[in-house]
Amino acid sequence: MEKETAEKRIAELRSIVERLSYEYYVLDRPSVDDREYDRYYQELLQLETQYPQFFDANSPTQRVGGAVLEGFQKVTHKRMMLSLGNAYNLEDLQAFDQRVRNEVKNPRYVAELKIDGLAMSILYQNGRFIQAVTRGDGTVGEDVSANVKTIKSIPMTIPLDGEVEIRGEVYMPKRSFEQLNEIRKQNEEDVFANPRNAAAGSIRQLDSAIAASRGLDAFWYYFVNASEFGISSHHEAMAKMDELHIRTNPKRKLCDSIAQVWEYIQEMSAQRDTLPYEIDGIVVKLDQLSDQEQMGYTVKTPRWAIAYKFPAEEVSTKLLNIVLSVGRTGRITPNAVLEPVRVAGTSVAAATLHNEDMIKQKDVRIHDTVIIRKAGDIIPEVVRALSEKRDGTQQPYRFPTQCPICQSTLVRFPDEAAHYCINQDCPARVVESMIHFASRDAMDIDTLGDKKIEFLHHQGLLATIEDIYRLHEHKEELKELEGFQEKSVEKLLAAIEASKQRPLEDFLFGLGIRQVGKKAAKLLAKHYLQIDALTAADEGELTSLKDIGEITAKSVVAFFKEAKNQELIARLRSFGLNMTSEREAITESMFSGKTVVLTGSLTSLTRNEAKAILERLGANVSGSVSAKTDLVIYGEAAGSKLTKAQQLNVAVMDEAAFMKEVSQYEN
Ligand code: 0OX
Repeated sequence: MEKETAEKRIAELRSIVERLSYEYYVLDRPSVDDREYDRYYQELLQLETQYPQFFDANSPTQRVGGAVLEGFQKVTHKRMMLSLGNAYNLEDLQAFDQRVRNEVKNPRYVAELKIDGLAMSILYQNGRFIQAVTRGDGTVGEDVSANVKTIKSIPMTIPLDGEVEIRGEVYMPKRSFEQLNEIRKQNEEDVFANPRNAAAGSIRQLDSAIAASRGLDAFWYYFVNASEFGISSHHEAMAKMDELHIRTNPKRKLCDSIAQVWEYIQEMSAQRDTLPYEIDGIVVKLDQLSDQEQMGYTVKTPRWAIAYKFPAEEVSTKLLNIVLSVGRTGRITPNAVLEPVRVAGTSVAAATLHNEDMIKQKDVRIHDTVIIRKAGDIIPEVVRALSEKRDGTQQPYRFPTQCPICQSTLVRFPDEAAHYCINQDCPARVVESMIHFASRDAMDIDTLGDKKIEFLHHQGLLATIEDIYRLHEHKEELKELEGFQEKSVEKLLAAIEASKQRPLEDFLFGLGIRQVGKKAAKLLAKHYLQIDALTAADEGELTSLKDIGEITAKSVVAFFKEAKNQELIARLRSFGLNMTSEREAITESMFSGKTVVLTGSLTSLTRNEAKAILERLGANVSGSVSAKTDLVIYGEAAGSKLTKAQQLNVAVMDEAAFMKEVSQYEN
């Protein structure tokens, strides 16, 4: 075939395959059978292989995935991706309507399904798909284009020039979810709790071939810059998206009143279980774009839209027993043991009862019939007991006075609802501490999960955290244990060895110091860089760090003062644990190589922190303004330095602009 003919044919085939995909994946109305589709696809694949000069990343053949990434690039959203305010009943919706009516005459609304997936933004430039970015924290998301591209209903080209930003929800259809979990069960892998988690896990795959195999799909519900294309309402924007072959959900309704919205909500609630995808509510949007603009935004949410959330599904079951679990800090949680029932898609056999007061307040008794639901559709909880179903055998619950594991007397501190086991050597606490230490966010010893730790503890091989690093001395013994083959023992020991290199922040978090979560651990590690500097710090010094409060500081000092903890750290050090952190690497930025002066008082950071950030971004931070200064960053009540900068014609930047600039580099 002539080169020109091939090029033409490739273009033709691409457009045929895209059209057929549209018919199949969006319209659900294919005009040809699978074999015919496959013939076009194979012909295209063959020509593209033969003429690699016509490669196009947007070709339908590029949707199978395969590229394996190291990580996801951070992307700052041009316009923030806000979340929605919630409404839980008609009253909340009427209040929303009132807020709207205070500012807009005769509002019209579009009511649509609230798809339970992951919010996503996709960008097209001059008709070509450019990128897909997750919501992230609303300001900065991650570029997951490689995975999103594998969703066949998403067009790689659209017949519209200029820049087009569309937002929607990537989700996992119920069927894909069930199939996926079935396979995972067979492979003895953990199953996903719900389609949304499964979708999130799939979108976060670094290997796009895996994402491609997960059967994801997407609905799109917001044409961000519609007004640039002469569109004046949300319903028109949705029609335009249909025209562009961008998949929208057809079950939307234009309403003239909240009463009509409420009718739609009733209809959709009734249909909910028959839909092939999960929804968790109804989104109500003001239709006219000019009205939307009039209503504007709060810090976190648009004032022109609201999400009605379906009430959590409630079911009744028998409460068989109440058992106590002991956390790492000794905190006791009472749990209801239930006769298993299905709630919101999964079987539930246990629910938290939180604490003694909660049990008293709800008067929950063993052998009661209880109503349960999942809080936030995830954590099962007991809503109430059905006292009318009692048969006289149920007695008010008396909270135990002893730890169920070590039998020491439980303590309830004044002003606290929880009981504690204060025996530091309580085996339950020790096991929980080890589980935490080895967990992913801490030392990340991935082959040492909770079950294995419990088992090895039981076998007498793990009594304390230090024992993890002594396991290699018991190699032969390990190999004899049930479920431990030679290979898995080698793997486990290698993972333990590798964990010695984890940076200080992970180690600190792993120690489980009260009040020191991931964020505080990182902050402390990045400030002190090595553990000895941190253990030497006093309360005053710690509280001078931004984001370290008095309670945290006290807790840190108390932890390192305790002889037992000092010994633990000394021993772990003798095993070769790293316990140091590195200064953050310098990131290329607009400040790189520049001489920058800070002046005035900053409101969101301390001067030292601003300096540290600037240095990380490659700046040289200086104390005084001169002709050599490239930039002055000023806070409130900036004085002579700012004046001098202006006299010298040095560039200046206020705190807000500075924060905005650095936000794209923060992680
Ligand atoms: C959904 C959904 C989420 C976008 C613009 C302001 C509110 N989960 O189905 N968000 C929105 O709208 C956002 N609509 C939806 N249908």
